[in-house]
Amino acid sequence: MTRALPTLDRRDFLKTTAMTAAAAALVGATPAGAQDPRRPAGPPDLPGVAWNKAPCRFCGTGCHVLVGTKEDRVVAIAGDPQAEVNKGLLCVKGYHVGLILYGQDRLRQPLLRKDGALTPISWEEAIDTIARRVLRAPERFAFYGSGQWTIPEGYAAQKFMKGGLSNNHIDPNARLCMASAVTGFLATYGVDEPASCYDDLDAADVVIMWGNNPAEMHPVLFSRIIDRRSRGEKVRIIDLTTRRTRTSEHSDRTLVFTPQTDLAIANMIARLLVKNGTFDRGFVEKHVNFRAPSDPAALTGKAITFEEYAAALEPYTPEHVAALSGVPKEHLLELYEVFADPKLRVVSLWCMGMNQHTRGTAINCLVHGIHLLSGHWGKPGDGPSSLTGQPSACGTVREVGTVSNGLPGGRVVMDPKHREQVEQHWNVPPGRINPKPGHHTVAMWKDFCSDAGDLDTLWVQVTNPGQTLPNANALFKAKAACKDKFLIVSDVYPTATTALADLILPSALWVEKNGMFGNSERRTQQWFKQVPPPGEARPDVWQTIAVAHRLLELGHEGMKDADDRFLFHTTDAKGDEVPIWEWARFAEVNVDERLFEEYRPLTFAKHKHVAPYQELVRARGLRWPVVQQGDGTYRETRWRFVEGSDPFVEPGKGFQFYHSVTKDDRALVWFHPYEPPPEVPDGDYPFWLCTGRVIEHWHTGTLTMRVPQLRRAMPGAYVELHPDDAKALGVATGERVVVESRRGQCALPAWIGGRGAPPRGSVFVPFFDEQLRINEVTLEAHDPFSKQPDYKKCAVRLRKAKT
Ligand SMILES: Nc1nc2c(c(=O)[nH]1)N[C@H]1C(S)=C(S)[C@@H](COP(=O)(O)OP(=O)(O)OC[C@H]3O[C@@H](n4cnc5c(=O)[nH]c(N)nc54)[C@H](O)[C@@H]3O)O[C@H]1N2
Ligand SMILES: Nc1nc2c(c(=O)[nH]1)N[C@H]1C(S)=C(S)[C@@H](COP(=O)(O)OP(=O)(O)OC[C@H]3O[C@@H](n4cnc5c(=O)[nH]c(N)nc54)[C@H](O)[C@@H]3O)O[C@H]1N2
Ligand code: SF4
Ligand SMILES: [Mo]
Repeated sequence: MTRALPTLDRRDFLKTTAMTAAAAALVGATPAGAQDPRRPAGPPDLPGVAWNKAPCRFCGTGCHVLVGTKEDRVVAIAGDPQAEVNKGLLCVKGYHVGLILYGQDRLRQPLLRKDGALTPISWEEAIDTIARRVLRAPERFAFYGSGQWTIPEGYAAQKFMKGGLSNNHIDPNARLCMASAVTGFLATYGVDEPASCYDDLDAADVVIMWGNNPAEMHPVLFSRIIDRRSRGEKVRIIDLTTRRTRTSEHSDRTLVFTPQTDLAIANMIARLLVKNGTFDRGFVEKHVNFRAPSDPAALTGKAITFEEYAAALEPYTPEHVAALSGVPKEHLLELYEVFADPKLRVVSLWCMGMNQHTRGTAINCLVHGIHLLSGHWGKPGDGPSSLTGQPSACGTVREVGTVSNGLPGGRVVMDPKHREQVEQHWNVPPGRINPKPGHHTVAMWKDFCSDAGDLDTLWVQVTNPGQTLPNANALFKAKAACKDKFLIVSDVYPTATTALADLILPSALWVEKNGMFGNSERRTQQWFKQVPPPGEARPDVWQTIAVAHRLLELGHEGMKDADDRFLFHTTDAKGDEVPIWEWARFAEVNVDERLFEEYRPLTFAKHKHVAPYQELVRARGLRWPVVQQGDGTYRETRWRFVEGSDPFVEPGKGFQFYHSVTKDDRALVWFHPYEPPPEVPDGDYPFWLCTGRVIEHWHTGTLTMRVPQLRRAMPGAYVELHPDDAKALGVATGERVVVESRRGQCALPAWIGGRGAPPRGSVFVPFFDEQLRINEVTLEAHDPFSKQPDYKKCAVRLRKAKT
């Protein structure tokens, strides 16, 4: 079957989306009066429509939308002019976000697999089934969560597992996404999360993309840069990439490099800064120590001198790096000169190109390093800025610590002090938190999908691993052949994951529940429920609390605190317990607010002070640390570790890395060598395969493929080929090509001269299409520190499909 490919006449999608009316009316209503879509005055005046704020459901940019509701339905969406992130603008997904609620096949009731067939059951039976399964062997149970969990959802799952079951087998899809950014921050600054913020994009002279495609993946942020040009400002964009993308179209210079050689390029820049004496000597002397990998390997590495650092960089000459990376030497030198010029303000942006990398921690460290070395750090428009993909990878996963070794507020299970602090805060007996890290994502699924593995029950919330795990035949589909494995899936639609589920729980989505997200620039956001969920769908947070309470009823001692009260004990204004585990009583208190206020003090240890819930109700998000002023008001922080902006920097210090690994307020500049990737094209598998995304679809397309406008704009996956490779294979656009690796294969229509342009010898496939699953081809090899797999490169062979 050949599917229609999207039309190519909209060269500048961003411009198109910006020109879309400020409100996308979902039921045929139109906004009242003409508006300048770039500067909307407020929500349109639609009869009978109530408007309320919410962050967009999709990407980590964290735009705010105004949600228009009427008769319990979302009927209109407008960009929120009060939101600092997007100032009223949205991208094409944001304008259509309301429609994700209304796919015809929403899950409406719990379904249990009985004799192979999914059979409707009551919530009572569903909750009881999970609790009994867990009770059988609590240590064989695992929770697989998400950077799309709301903060209270992640916090409840975290407390249930680590504070209730003494079980650390909880890990999120963010392991596939942000893990290398986290280890990069920890290794460099001793504490996770960006010091920078989006204001940098308004002030930078040069913006460098280190292998990300924000024109499609963070479109509103990218438009913030492009908009400056339309106002007559000069902003240079340099695009480092392994294939030309929509971002390249707006760039002054595109450097197409051989996959993985980004490390060599970064080392070349550092080498020239040192050799030419163009590094920032003052900054380095005051604020930096040098570091290199240790043996045995550890995230803290070993101390080296400046001279040792300089010597390690020596092999990375422009000639050598030009040959290795395939980038012309003069373009590499141009990039170096940007860092060598102290007058320029330089922002580096990155996302999955650097994180989904078997050397992900290393390349993250190197990019922080060249900013620190050159002194392009901590001034408005001047610094490294890691972009987050999911709407709450920061807020939920990184801050609440829902990873197999994490505890809330940047703590880890291995540290006895951290365990003690959290045990006291949760009022659970000493020793309740297990000191041994649980399984990270790849290990968790390997274990679950094999009869020999020690996990037998796995609960998935707000993620679709059946389509997004690498090497999916081994890490997901293998479950089908296992004997006693029980997969529980909370989702809103049928998916590749529910296809193998033993129990499916219908969930409330986005504004069908209260929620909180935390975006890429440390901004915590809050929203209220605005419409009821369909059928019997219920919020994930309720599901977790209900299972915890059922376990308590069945006698699991861990579900009690030290005073014999339920782990999620909640009281009303009179001090009487509210049985929030009973669905009919759940809404009597604001469970989100209770959980968030319980969690908030845990964020103080690493100076991540999130704002009080009620402050967040009033704001369009606030960037932490948010600290109370003398007059009682709360102030957010734009630049961390910078005097005048960060309230925790001591006066006179200028910059202070107060969680420094070396405990001397200094950041670490790392040397890491270039090393080739684990799988490279060879005689049998001669092509590179890169995978990624498109602007119209959100990940596995479960939400966006149900929005007719988005589905029509991009109806199916494809394989992007270089014209010469296509010619050699004898394929034309639309004809099917089998993309095959050592792990699996996928037949896709070819797209030649399409949206992106891969160089010869490489192909690109997006992963949104449920029918055409490229993750049966991708590789699970991962970074040794972050355990994040590399979806951006593996070796494949191609052949024309026999129709
Ligand atoms: N429309 C849309 N937007 C999204 C999402 C979505 O599904 N749809 N998802 C969100 C999420 S969770 C994420 S994580 C982000 C992802 O956002 P991005 O990282 O911007 O996008 P991807 O398509 O995953 O990655 C493509 C990039 O990987 C780079 N790359 C490939 N190999 C290498 C390499 O060896 N080194 C380096 N340095 N770069 C390399 C390529 O140059 C290319 O630019 O997008 C977020 N935004
Ligand atoms: N080949 C390839 N694979 C990749 C990547 C890549 O670049 N290439 N990128 C990786 C990255 S960076 C990421 S972030 C992951 C994303 O991978 P996933 O998280 O697996 O992808 P999503 O489609 O976002 O899955 C979210 C699921 O949650 C459901 N859902 C939405 N809202 C709710 C809710 O409120 N409650 C519940 N219970 N369910 C809900 C949706 O229907 C959907 O099925 O993919 C990874 N996989
Ligand atoms: S840029 Fe991201 S957060 Fe903003 S409207 Fe688009 S998808 Fe939503
Ligand atoms: Mo991601």
